[in-house]
Order: sequence, then structure tokens, then C-alpha cells
Amino acid sequence: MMKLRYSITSPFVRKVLVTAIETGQEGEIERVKTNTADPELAKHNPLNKIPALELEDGAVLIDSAVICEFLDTRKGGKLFPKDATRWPTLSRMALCDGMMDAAILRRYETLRPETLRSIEWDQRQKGKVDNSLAALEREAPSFGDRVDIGTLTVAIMLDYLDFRFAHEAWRDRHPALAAWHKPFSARPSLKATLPAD
Ligand SMILES: N[C@@H](CCC(=O)N[C@@H](CS)C(=O)NCC(=O)O)C(=O)O
Repeated sequence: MMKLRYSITSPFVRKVLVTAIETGQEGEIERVKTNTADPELAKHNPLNKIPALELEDGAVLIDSAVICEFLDTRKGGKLFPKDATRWPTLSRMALCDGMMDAAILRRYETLRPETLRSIEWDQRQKGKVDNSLAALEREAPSFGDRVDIGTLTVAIMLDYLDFRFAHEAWRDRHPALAAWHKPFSARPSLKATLPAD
């Protein structure tokens, strides 16, 4: 069995779980619940971040993009296209990864003592998410029923906004994205991995 250092609230871990389900490898991955504050995690990932995937030979892969492409490649490459759509797909994933990085930084800021929090920092990260949502809103009509690592990461990122920033109501200003997200989020891989506290 491979071992995945994971937490159910992490959208980056969720990318890996969704990829595992979409490619039929869920049963080959043992989940090891991990607190990123645990110094032991550094043995697997010196960045102390999850996901980290330990392979059967003990080697460890880090970063969701690397782990997802590894899993997908093992099963013949379904989610990472090899044709001309590869680069826009990877770029879409990278945009959503960046949005999740910004949203997570905002979330971490809320966990600091109130006197140490910076409104400027929060607004700077929020601006990245807002600008990227506007860009995705323009692209959403072209998504169709494409299922690849790009569109899956869009859904995972939107679900993370629902999970941590529901009060900011992204659907209100992004009707095309909302119309695409509704049926897409019924995919079993997404339903089975929704974040929860
Ligand atoms: N680029 C990384 C980001 C992973 C990441 O930021 N994970 C968060 C949890 S969602 C984490 O481990 N944070 C702990 C920390 O930053 O110390 C990936 O795609 O896997």
C-alpha cells in the first residue's frame, strides 16, 4: 500500500483523493491522518506540508500536482492530457492551486491572535482570489463536460471557498461558474471527499 499523509480539510489533499478515485486507485492508498504542526511530518516532507505520498519502496512524493500526475500516469494518463489541451489544463490547475494558496493564507491569518492580524495582507490575498474568479467566470462557458485535472481543481477550489468563505458568496458574482459547478460537483469523486471540520 502507498501511504498518504492527509487531512480531510485540505483542498490539496482532496485533489489527490479525487485523482485516486477517478483513476480507480483509492484501495491502494492508506490514509495517515496528519497534523501539519507535527515535526515528524518533516521526515516525509521538509516543508511540513500535506499531501505527501509515500510509495511502496519508501520514496516520498510531495506537492499535489506531482502526486496527481504520478497517480494518473500509473493508470495510463486520463486526467493529465498529452495533446494540445495539456498546457491550458495545467495552467488552469496552477491558477486554482494559487487561489487555494491565497485562501489558505487568509484562513491561517484568522487563526492568529487578533492584534497580529493584517487587514492589508488579507485584502491582498482576497484580491488574488477575486481576480482569478473573474478570469474563470469568463472561461466557464468553455468548460463543457470536460473532466481533467484542470476542471477538477476548479471544483475543489470553489468547494474550499464554500467551506471557509461561504459568507463571501462567490456564486452571486459568477453565474456561469455557478451553473457549471452545480452538475459537475455531483461527480462521485467530489461528493465522497467534501471537506468537513
Ligand atoms: N503546493 C502544495 C501546497 C500544499 C499545502 O499548502 N498544504 C497545506 C494544507 S492545505 C499545508 O500543509 N499547510 C501547512 C503549512 O503551510 O505549514 C501542494 O500542491 O500540495
